[in-house]
Amino acid sequence: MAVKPVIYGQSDRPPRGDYAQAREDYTCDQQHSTYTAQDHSTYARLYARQQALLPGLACQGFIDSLPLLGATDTIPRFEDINARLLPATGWQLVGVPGLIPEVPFFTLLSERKFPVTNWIRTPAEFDYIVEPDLFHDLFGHVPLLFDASYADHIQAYGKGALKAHALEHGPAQITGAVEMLSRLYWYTIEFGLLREGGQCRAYGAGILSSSGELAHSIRSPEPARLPLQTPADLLHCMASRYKIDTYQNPYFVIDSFDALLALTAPDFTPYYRQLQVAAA
Ligand code: HBI
Ligand code: FE
Repeated sequence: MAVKPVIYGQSDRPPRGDYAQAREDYTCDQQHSTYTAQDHSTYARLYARQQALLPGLACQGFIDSLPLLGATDTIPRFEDINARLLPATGWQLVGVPGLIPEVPFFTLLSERKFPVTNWIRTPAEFDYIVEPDLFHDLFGHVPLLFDASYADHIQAYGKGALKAHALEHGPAQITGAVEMLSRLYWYTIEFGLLREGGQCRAYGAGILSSSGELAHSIRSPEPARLPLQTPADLLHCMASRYKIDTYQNPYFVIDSFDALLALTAPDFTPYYRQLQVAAA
């Protein structure tokens, strides 16, 4: 059964993926045999360039787990990664045709299934692509799914987001709850920094999969690097709009994945109400 494609933000062109092959839950097969020699070469070149940039910029957990992706000169098979990931943290990768709607996305996360786009960018997009592709999803997100605490955090986010969606669309009608949580996702899972041995290191997938933003996020004097430690910091983070097509400013810095998990464990309903009032 075919599902409808999804477009976030404004775009002149239709979404790339083949949504006709997706199941009701928006997952689809990786279809590894359909990758061309050029696709494999694009992956290998992106991997090599990005790996070389990691020392001193990426957090240690990411560097340690990256080899668990397996093949570096061809696109790995999701099933081969799953054979290692499932026993490690109970997560598994599932293929998706690209961006999927929020509820199916959050549902997969809440089930410890991480959606990975099954197509890779063209050589013309080697340096920059707005929407997530296989390289972003796999290289950026998957290594840290081998970290138990990070893995738990992503599932908790999925569950919390389903709850936010219900609060927004149910009788409580708390407007903007999903948007507030999306901002938290953006400033942590996508563009988060982690303090390690007194130094800032990247753990956000959008940074780790970007050749330019990796050094920028750590070394540039330009962006603010704000703490994300207290409930007040959390509120500030969820009140901060973000841009999807430039380097981030500010970045938010956590002390550990355990600290992030603890900070985000309480019921968010009072936070949503407070921010809703502030925005009104
Ligand atoms: N779908 N495939 C995919 N990948 C994402 O990162 C993603 C998505 N759908 C929704 C979504 N992200 C956003 O709502 C985030 O703010 C959570
Ligand atoms: Fe991402």
